[in-house]
This record gives sequence, C-alpha cells and structure tokens, in this order.
Amino acid sequence: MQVFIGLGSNLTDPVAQIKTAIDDLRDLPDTQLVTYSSLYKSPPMGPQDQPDYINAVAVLDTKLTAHELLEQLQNIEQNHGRVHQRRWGERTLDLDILIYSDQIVDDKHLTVPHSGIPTRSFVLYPLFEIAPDLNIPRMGSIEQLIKQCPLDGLEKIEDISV
Ligand code: ROI
Repeated sequence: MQVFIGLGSNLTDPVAQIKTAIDDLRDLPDTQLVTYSSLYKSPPMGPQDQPDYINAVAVLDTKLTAHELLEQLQNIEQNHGRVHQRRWGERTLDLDILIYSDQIVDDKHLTVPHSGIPTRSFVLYPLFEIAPDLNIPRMGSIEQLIKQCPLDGLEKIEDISV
C-alpha cells in the first residue's frame, strides 16, 4: 500500500527530529521508504507563542494496515520523547498518516485522508513536491488544492537526498 506520512516538529532541534524520524520510518517492519520531500520551515498554525515548525512528507510502501501503522508511528513519537501539552501546541515530533492508498478511514483513532490536508500549506507543498499528479480520496487533485492554499510563510529550507 502506498502511504503518505506528514512529519512535523518544533522542539529540541526540529531538523534533527525530522531527519532521524525519516530513518525510523526506514526501519519499520514490512515497510519500505520510497521517497521524501525537502524540509520546510513554517510559522505555527495555532498559538503563535511557539517556535516555527520544520515539516516534511514521506512516502512508504507498506504491508501494515492503517491501524498497525498508526501504532508504529506512535511508538516512534514516544521514542522521540514526544511532549504535547496543549491543543495545537508545540511538539517534539508529530507523525500523521495523511493518505493510505485509496482508503477512507474514520473512527475514534484515525481519520484518513487527514482532514487538515486542504488547508495546511506545510502539508500540501511538500506533498506536491513528491507527488504532483496525486488524487486524494474525497478531496480531489493536489494541483487544484494547492491553487486554493496560500504559502502562509512556508519556506523550503534544505534539500536532503535519499
Ligand atoms: N503548524 C505548523 N506550521 N506545522 C505543523 O506541523 C503543525 N502541527 C500541528 C499544529 C499545532 C496544528 N500546528 C502546526 O499539529
């Protein structure tokens, strides 16, 4: 299954958090890391009294189910000493399943495709970089979505290659 993962961090050396999280994705069982985007810097969505975020998007090819993958991602977040105190507040590492093949999931643990995709430049632009022809279930083409989403201060900061 082709899966897109959103990565975000704004605490404890965010660039290192994202790079090591990408290595952790590489080590997941029954999973291959296919590719990942550049790193992007973005002002916080939510309370403004928190540091800027580093964001990226990775693509996996996995045999794990969406819920098995969610559990693995939560383990990685915990291993990064995730702190997450207030709603929409700062975090060491956030790993979200953005898209899981063509599946629709909506239960108390997981909503896929991720409901924030259409309004979050820090998701859409890295996604467009690695999958410009993507069609997102129930949301439409990335090309159309990105036309309706301003950059909101998003900046590409560094190219890192696989
Ligand atoms: N804001 C930005 N810029 N990047 C994020 O990854 C991010 N993640 C979040 C909230 C708190 C909504 N804001 C964010 O979870």
